[in-house]
Amino acid sequence: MAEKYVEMWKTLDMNIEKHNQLLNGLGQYYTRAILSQKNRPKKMDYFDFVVSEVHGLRIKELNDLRSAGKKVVGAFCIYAPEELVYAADATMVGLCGGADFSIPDAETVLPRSLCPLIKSFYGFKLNRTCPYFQSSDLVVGETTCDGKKKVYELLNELVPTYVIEVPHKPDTQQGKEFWFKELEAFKAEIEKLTGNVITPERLSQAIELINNKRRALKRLSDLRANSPSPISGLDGLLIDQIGFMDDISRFTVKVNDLCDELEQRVRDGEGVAEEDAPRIMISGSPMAVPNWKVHSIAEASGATVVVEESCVGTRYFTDLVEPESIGMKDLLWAIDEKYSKIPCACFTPNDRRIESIMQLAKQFKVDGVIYYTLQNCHDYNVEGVKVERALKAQGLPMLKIETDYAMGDSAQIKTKIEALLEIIQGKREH
Ligand code: BJ8
Repeated sequence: MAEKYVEMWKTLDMNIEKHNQLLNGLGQYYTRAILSQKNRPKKMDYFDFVVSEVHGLRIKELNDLRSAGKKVVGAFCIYAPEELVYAADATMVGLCGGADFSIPDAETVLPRSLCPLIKSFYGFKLNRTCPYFQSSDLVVGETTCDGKKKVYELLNELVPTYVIEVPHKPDTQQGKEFWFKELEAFKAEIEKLTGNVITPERLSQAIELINNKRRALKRLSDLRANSPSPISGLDGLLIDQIGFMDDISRFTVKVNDLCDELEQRVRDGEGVAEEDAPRIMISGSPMAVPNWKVHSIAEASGATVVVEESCVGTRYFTDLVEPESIGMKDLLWAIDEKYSKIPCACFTPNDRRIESIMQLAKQFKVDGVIYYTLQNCHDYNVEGVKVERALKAQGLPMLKIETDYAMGDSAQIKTKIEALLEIIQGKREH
């Protein structure tokens, strides 16, 4: 891919040499972690193609849009209201933040004791190796965790960054009203950026566009509740990750095509793992591309990961935006309602998340939970205490893993996961 797109990357002011190193490493990791899986659905071909062109053709598409006068908005959090971005005829993309590669550069500025996701995204902008960052006209941040909101101040020195304030008690009336005002302010900001007025008609269409994407991802997720699951957890995660980068309409069609194939697999009783493979939920901090570490280790150890309770997973697609009318106020209130239901660990109290985990455990018939926390993420780390209590009350084992993006602890994680699988096996034998 490198040769073909070098000129484009130069126009985006990318660090070509460093970017080549990144691409080489990514290509090798993808082959090892993803392509080496057995019995993958045929329709995964499309998603493999997207990854092979994720810094090439997709970036060209974004830059063709920009040449046509449209804007690209980058984001890190599913709290960034994408419906408003699309309603203004702009495009939203997820920014790089899932790789160890950029962390040494970030640590020349930021403290080391910070969540790897935050260090990773800051490093990617600093070393100019993320073409999504380089193609963004605006970055949308949010006041979820302390680390992110402080780093957005520094990020704003490198790229225009607009920070949305997220209420931390979203279930209260004050929280909902506060969030409504933030949505109105964000709407005005996007209108200013694009020069387009967001009309109720445009917003309704954008809501339907994103709802359709969420429906397709939920359809895919629900298929994984079958026994055996027709697709690996690693491929399920990969598709959720790609959803933040690909063209929305095309992505929705391709996910539905894949679901058609998976439904046939279910009818044929065809799965990707042994029928009695322990069924695992992974719950916790989000996993951005190319964070495949825990899924790879779990599935190579004989488990099948059937669901991700994560923002790169169920939290993104569980609820839809469902307006009562197509008046602007009702549309914004419907967005307010949907986003207020995302159970991010930065909220307090956050019982909705515990309820969701228990419901998913039942729906996906899970045998155990891997509770995944990125290092120095206090919100997810502390919330793990309540999650563990709730799971224990239902007799479900939970393994807590706190890790970063480096591979140094892989052997240790493997040993812990094997111990979890033995506990599950022991319970079955009893
Ligand atoms: S809605 S989970 S995507 S904030 S960056 S909180 S891992 S210390 S990402 Fe998130 Fe939005 Fe919430 Fe979801 Fe922890 Fe790291 Fe902070 Fe993080």
